[in-house]
Amino acid sequence: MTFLYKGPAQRGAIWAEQFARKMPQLPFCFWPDVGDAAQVRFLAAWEPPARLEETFPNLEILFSVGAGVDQFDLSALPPGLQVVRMVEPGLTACMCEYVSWAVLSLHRGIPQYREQQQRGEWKEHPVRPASSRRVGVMGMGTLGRAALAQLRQLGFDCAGWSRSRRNDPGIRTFAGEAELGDFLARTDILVCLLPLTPETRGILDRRIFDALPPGASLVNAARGGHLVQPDLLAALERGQLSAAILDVCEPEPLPQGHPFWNHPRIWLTPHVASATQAETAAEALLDNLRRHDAGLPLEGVVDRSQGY
Ligand code: NDP
Ligand code: OXD
Repeated sequence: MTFLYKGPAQRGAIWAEQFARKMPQLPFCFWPDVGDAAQVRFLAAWEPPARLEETFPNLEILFSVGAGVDQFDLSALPPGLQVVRMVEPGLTACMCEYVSWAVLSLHRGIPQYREQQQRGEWKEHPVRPASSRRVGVMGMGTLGRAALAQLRQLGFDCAGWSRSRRNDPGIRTFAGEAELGDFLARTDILVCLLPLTPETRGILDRRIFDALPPGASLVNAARGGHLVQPDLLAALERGQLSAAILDVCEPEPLPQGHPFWNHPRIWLTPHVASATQAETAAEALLDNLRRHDAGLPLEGVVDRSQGY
């Protein structure tokens, strides 16, 4: 039985060392040195090798090395293969930092102050407490809920929206299409932390922007495919949105000359809101393998029919 890793060598070296120390009975292989392919039961990858079923007939679990699984063609994977996304505290903590930074920047009007600075303009706007700012997070999964908990600590008036109803202390929760309008109507800063699925592709569009209070702002730390780019530009132009902070785009990177690059009210970061942290992720993988051994449910199992 072996564990096969396909990904950056630096992270692989840390994982190999931790596996050798903590689970020495499970050999750790680096793609493409797979040894006996029939022994491969576990694969960790961002992009799995082609023809998985033929190549690894005894593969049981595909671990995504990231939180998202939209990079996999779930319909093309062997039917019985369990797919598990990355749930690990290092990745969650970094996402909370990014969302807090972005929301605080928008709350304090920093994009506007940057623009003023470029014009040589010294002009104050009213300073408001966080408690008077309504933040809404789309997606109340591992990352959305952790981000909401931190935003609440910062004093924001927080709400979350998800497919099924969630109950988190101190957070107003909204569920499904039926409650989306009410959620948006009370949201000054909208944060997207949804998975990218056929249902959520293009969700950040004119309809959503128009349902927000005028002058609202956007943080997209999920996937570029959630955003309808021309609708964002039009909403900024009309003043319906005042600013956007985007960590993700489609394609990545954006082509030179794309209007987002130099837009004064769009801040871009190159898909760095968070990243799997090798040490804590190794612990999470080992925990899941122990659970698997013990016949317990794994953390982060993907419902392949829902796409996340
Ligand atoms: P989870 O699977 O834990 O959570 C997903 C949440 O989205 C759930 O609350 C789910 O609802 C909700 N959801 C899914 N589909 C819908 C829908 N159609 N309508 C309403 N709500 C929906 O994901 P994570 O929190 O772990 O990660 C979220 C995403 O963040 C990842 O998929 C990835 O794309 C992105 N990401 C981005 C990173 C970056 O650096 N920019 C880094 C890591 C992740 P319910 O609770 O009802 O199931
Ligand atoms: C992820 C990412 O999904 O880094 O983990 O985007």
